[in-house]
Amino acid sequence: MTDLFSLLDLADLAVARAEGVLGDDDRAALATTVARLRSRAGYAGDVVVVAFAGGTGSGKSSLLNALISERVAPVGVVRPTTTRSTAVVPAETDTDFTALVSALNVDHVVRSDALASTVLVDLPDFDSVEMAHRHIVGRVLPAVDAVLWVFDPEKYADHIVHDDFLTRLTPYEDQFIFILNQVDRLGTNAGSVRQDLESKLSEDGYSDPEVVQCVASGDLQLDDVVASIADRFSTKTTVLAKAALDLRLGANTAWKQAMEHPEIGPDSDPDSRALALATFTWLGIDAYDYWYSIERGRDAGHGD
Ligand SMILES: Nc1nc2c(ncn2[C@@H]2O[C@H](COP(=O)(O)OP(=O)(O)O)[C@@H](O)[C@H]2O)c(=O)[nH]1
Ligand SMILES: [Mg+2]
Repeated sequence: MTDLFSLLDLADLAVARAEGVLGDDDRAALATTVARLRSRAGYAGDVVVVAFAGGTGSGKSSLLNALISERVAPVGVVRPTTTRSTAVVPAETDTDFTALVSALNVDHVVRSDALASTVLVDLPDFDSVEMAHRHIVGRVLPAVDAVLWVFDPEKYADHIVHDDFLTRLTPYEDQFIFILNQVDRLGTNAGSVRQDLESKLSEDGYSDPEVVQCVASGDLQLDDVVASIADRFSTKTTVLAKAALDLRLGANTAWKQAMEHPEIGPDSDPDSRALALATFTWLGIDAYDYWYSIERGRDAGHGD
């Protein structure tokens, strides 16, 4: 089994060998992914970064506040706040969160002891303008390790969250927890709405989606959410699995891009092209192998 730093060295080699084989933008995208992961690897064992995602009014900010028993994120804002986000970081830590905060465009950082080893990020709402979508998909989601997708009883089938985000993110399913919030408003119908949301997520392409029910305001019901976070998002496993997945998908994408554009580069020669393709393949296989060994450890209960 390899480790993340060997994989990152191999990924650097793939970026170097991509010169003249991938287009400039495609090569820069791969290089950006590798640089981001190298920076993330520097504090891989310290914290897991978990974002709250979902439509306006689903209860993301309420849930964040309830989880840390403090009102740090604004609740009940009528209009979407586009790119404003709040992050809660552990109070007792020497970890430098500067790179993370700048990657996420976080403008409000709060320190709290409520959740050890976890950074919580309250994202902008997902049903806002297209620019914000691109920002979330392109910059924010890649920079976090795991996501709590928060749904409410009215808008849980809303096409934006499902079509623009979830259907495109199925490879990351182990990094996600799905939450049906505001079940206090559903009474005895909570179970059937939860099942309906699970069916919707299956249609999106998730293999065995489990939805956790929750009440994030008033008479709180958070135990299942807290247990799910503890159970599913153990620090190192989640961080390393996400990094391995990013590298595997990055390698696959580079390989496809090279195959689709065989003409790139005025002096591209067949040998360097073959070498680049072999390196993308090698990276993809090693990253898969590494990811698989992490997931096997996770299934066997050897999280951290
Ligand atoms: N009844 C009920 N209302 C909730 C619950 N969670 C949040 N709310 C309310 O829903 C509204 C939107 O919540 P907010 O946290 O601002 O949602 P956000 O836009 O996703 O951040 C607020 O008025 C909250 O008080 C819940 O579990 N039950
Ligand atoms: Mg909010």
